[in-house]
Amino acid sequence: MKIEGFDLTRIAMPLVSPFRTSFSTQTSRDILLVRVVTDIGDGWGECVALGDPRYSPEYVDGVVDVMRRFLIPALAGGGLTAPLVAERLRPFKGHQMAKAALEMAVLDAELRAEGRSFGRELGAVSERVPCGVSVGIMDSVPELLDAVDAYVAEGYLRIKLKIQPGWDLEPVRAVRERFGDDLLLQVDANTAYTLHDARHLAKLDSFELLLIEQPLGEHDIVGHAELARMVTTPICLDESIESAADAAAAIKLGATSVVNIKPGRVGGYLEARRIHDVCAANGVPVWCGGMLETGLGRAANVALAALPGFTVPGDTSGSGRYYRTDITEPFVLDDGHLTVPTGPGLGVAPLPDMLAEVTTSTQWVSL
Ligand code: NPG
Repeated sequence: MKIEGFDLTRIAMPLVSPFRTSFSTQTSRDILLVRVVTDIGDGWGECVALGDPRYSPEYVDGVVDVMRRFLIPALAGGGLTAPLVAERLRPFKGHQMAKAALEMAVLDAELRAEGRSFGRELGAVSERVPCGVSVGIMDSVPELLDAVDAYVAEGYLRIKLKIQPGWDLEPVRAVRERFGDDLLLQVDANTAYTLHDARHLAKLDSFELLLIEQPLGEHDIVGHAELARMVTTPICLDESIESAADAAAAIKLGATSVVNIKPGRVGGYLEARRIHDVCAANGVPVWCGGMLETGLGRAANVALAALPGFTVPGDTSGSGRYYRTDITEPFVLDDGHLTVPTGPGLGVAPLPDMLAEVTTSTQWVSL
């Protein structure tokens, strides 16, 4: 294919309720969408970067800049295919989220033109995927219990609690006591602890958690390996894993025994599939993370989560968990599951009226 250009659209999506993590509180999501226009048709990509560089070094204004200056110009010329996108962008270090959004758009255009779905292309083996939900830090334990209660009533099959120093043992204990030992429960620290907290974190062991996600800093692979020897709760890496090579190294070092795969964090869905393959070859379960995506990113995530190695429910929640109105047809939970789209490409597209309502700016970058 040959690319004519990219439409970069910024949207502002208010959240149904504030989402607090150990690194920030989100009340609205500032999202960059990219639409690629090619000689074989259009495709959509969604960039998961946040408005500020608190989760990772990327942030939306920076993504727009690097795309315009370096990444988009590198995609000029004929004969482009989705797998070639990563190759052409490799000379530019980092910027996985920017690269992932461009590759997603090109892959969508390619698959739409060929009449194939993301699920089929990635290797999905199920028609629907079991869903978990990520529950933010709250002001009080009763407030948290009410929130978890509502999610369990909605049918979510696994609960993930955001934790940080001062909000860990007590909320976990309260949720276990209220909902019992059968509830699939895990926690996510988003790098909020250090190895000095190992003895404290070991106190989580008695709660039979599925895993503790990214307790230590993103570069502290050795620390995670050490921690894994000091606690019985399985360690799961998120921020630390930016490629299949990172996953292979972390597994070899004993730093992770479960992996959260977020396509945006690792440079795209094709690298995400490679991580799935590396983990499967090592007997390491994976699950699909989330970055408060709109229906576009959600569609692709649900397709990815249908691969055989995704053996634990992920953060693929229904659209309504975050947004009162999505920009696509909403993903609605059915008996704790979401259905993998089967239409060409992502199988969904923005509804023009909805998109117009939340758009804050657009710019055309031609090639
Ligand atoms: O369900 O989309 C979702 C959100 C899941 O907790 C979630 N995401 O650290 O994994 C995370 C967290 C996150 C959200 C990180 C937004 C960065 C941005």
